[in-house]
Amino acid sequence: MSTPNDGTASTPAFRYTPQLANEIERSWQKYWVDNGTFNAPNPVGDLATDQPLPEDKLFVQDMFPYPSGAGLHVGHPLGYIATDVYARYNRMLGRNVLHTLGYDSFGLPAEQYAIQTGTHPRTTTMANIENMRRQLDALGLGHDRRRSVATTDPEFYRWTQWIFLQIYNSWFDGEQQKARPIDELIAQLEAGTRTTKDGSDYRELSDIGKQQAVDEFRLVYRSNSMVNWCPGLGTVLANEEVTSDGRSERGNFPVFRKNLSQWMMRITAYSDRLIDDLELLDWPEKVKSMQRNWIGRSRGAEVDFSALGRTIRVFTTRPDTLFGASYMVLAPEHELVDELVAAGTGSYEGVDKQWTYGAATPAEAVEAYRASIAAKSDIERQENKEKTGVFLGVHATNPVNGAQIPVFIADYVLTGYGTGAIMAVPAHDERDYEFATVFGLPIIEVVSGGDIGEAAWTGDGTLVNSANTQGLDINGLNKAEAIERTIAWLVAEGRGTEKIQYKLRDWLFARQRYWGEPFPVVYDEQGLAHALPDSMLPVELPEVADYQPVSFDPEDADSEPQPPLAKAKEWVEVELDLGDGPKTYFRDTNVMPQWAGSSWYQLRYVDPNNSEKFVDLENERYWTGPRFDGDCGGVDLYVGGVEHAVLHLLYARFWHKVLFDLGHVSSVEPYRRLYNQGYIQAYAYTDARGVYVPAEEVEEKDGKFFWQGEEVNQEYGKMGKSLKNAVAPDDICDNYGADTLRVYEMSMGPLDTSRPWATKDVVGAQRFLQRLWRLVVDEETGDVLTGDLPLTDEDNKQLHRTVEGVREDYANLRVNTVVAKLIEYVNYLTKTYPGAVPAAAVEPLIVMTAPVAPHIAEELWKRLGHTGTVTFVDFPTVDEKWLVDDEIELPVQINGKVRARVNVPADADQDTIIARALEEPNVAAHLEGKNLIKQIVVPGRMVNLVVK
Ligand code: ANZ
Repeated sequence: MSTPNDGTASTPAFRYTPQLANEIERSWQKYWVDNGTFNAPNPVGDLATDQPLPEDKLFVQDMFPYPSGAGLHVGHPLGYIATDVYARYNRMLGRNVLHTLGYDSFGLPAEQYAIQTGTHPRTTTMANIENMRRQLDALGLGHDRRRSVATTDPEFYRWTQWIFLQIYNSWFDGEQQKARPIDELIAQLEAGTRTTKDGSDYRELSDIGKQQAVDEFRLVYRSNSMVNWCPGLGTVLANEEVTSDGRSERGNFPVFRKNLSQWMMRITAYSDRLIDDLELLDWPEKVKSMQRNWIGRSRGAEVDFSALGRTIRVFTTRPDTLFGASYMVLAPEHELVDELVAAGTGSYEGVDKQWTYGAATPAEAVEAYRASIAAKSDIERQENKEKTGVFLGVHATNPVNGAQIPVFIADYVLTGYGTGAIMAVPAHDERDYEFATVFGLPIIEVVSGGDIGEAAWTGDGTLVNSANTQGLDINGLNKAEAIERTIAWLVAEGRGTEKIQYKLRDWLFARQRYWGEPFPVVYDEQGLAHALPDSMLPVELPEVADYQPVSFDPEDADSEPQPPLAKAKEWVEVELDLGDGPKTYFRDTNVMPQWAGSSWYQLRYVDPNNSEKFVDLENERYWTGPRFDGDCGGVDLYVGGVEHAVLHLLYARFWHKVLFDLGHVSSVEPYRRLYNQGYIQAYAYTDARGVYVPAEEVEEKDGKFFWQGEEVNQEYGKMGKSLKNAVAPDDICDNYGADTLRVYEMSMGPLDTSRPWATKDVVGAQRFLQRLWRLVVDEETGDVLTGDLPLTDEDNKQLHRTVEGVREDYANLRVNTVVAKLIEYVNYLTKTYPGAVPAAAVEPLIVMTAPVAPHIAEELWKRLGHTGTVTFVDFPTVDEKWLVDDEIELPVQINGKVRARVNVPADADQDTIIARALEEPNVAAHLEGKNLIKQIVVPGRMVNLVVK
């Protein structure tokens, strides 16, 4: 790559060339490290100092990276540079600023690599971290290095395990709406003031029974849950890893839906608080609404239908439509299905063929239907497609009117949501409408206002056909009134209750992998789980012979997962004394999901070396505690991609709330303010086979693109190694300098929008910095050019206007417009002062530039005769007096048409303004030979003349 200014012989000796930029950058980066410039002091502990702590502080954080082997491309640091700029700006306002960066270093890629090559994931991970650190350091990010963490460090994950135990040893008190220590629950159970979940008396249970009863309350529990089990790979897969025909994306093996006992976290207990506390957060509205939808709180009713002496309970958000229910559907996995089929006639005699799934009896149809959907994920089951289902040969009674309606199973009804059974109202629900159309079921209108000839009417309207002889008449009511009235009737009759339902599911918290946090839990010989005491933490990952989970015959659906840790036999079986003498225990062979470390890492930044606590409360309160009454506290600014809107940010909020309830933190929320940055995108090119070709080798001719003579196809989107369009920050730093890269990335556009990378435009940023350099340094001699000259009024106006705008822009993360304003001011000074420039005009400029281009700013600051770093120099302030415009421009209208514009002093009186207007040649021309009959001055707006 060549640059227009690469320091050849003709280049002046003291020009700001890439070589000089690199020298300056390396020397200041060393200075910062040697002087601990960005080390932020804590109130207490090893990072405390004897200096008084600034009251005013700021905690800025980036979503930390996974240390990938591919290293960084120029898109990655966009957010990191932005937060660095913001942090640096705030230091200049006198704030104590905490900014660091850690690594989210557990995860699958290092493990996959280990499986292929036998290299320990730790080796790969450490090497990748090393490489990323080097790349990031070259950008001049002002991080407190002492606070950097890696989630894979046993000293870090010891506390992840500790937090797991805090959650494990808690239960959620529904009345107080908060987590409480499990011991307080046990005390209540023992006193008889509370019964077990199934209503029995705890005191009468056996020891094992007692433990099981307590386990059912814990915020971490074991539960049978449906998973995608892939025997061929020996692992459970996420829905996203399963193809639409029910096979593993990797390896193309069959995947089976299987019930497995797994660790779960009871995040659903916090559903209301997670929704309600969104109000406290300064987050993008889009992210808040994504969280609301994800939690999916809906108000409705549970209604009891009956069939063959059994109660089928449904959940509905539309109890007002009960009279329109023309059939019922159970999830194929519903526990009543087999019972109902067995109790029914067992025959399909006289039943419409469409309803029988081609089977001879309901029992056979159910079996065949279940087999056909076994491999489908919930998402696929809810997809829009032709509805399928099977009639159970059974009818149910509608509780409002006694109607006998057929009962089906169908995959569009999910197990695990609501009650797993629905009443179907085809006239007013889309999915039911489609199903009823396929199966020829009645469509009964009960809400008027729509045309149900083509589709369901889901809007509001007046209720019709909705009255019974037992005192329920909702005809003529609107939806809300009808819901209210129906629920009251159901409750009075004992046929239903009001119900708030959530979409949020508990968090499946176990993975059958190697490279994750081991669980701090062991099992005794009876298989009962025991939490380890804090003194046994961390439970470190053992060495294993290979990292592959035990795999099975790909078709063997009955096999059970055996994670790689199961191979570490000596680690698994241990003798421990858990308070009742040494016994043999077995360790859990699962590991935690990758979300674990990121659910609390910000708290470790606050107190990274504390060996007594995960974070000292005093340090936590200083950095993230509430600042005023009703403030939720948390990190002041969290910057990252919108792709983490739900999972990561929901898990982090959940853990934080548990820690808050237990008194370990003073803040209610982890992240007070969230900002989603856009992405740097790039062009990518594919050849005729659709294979990516190196983007930097592609040439453009007449709007077409060619690679090695062959025409290629241009696409626009992500930047990445696999797309062969990644640009490494290292190259840009080498060829232009880190400050140039920073200025370029910051000036590409507003931070929250995506922007295309264009290496050819980088030079624009470089030229700006060269002009800045030339204001201070004589390129030929290296002498400092500034002088002790007074500022003119115009200089003051330009300066203060710039300061005002730049302050506001920095404060609002609008660094692109900061750069625009700095460029304008540099251009003004360059034009105004061909020779020596007043130091008083340049010094504030250097300070204002420092957050975006810190190395050159440090260097120029030094050359202007200052010692030490510019990091903590006060940011220039605005003198209002220079902001008022002392001249204003007014349009002059004659009979309603603008004929001229005049500049007058802002405080000029009417006569002066009229006199100035009449002097204008074009005005005089239009007045010639006419009578001026009216002259009006609208202050600050215009001059109006009327002539005849
Ligand atoms: C009757 C009805 C009539 C319904 C109507 C809707 C409209 P949200 O808002 O998402 O909570 N439903 C209930 N449980 C279900 C399950 N396990 N699988 C699939 N669908 C289920 O949706 C609640 C509605 O989704 C419920 O209200 C039920 O259909 C359906 F005009 O009941 B409704």
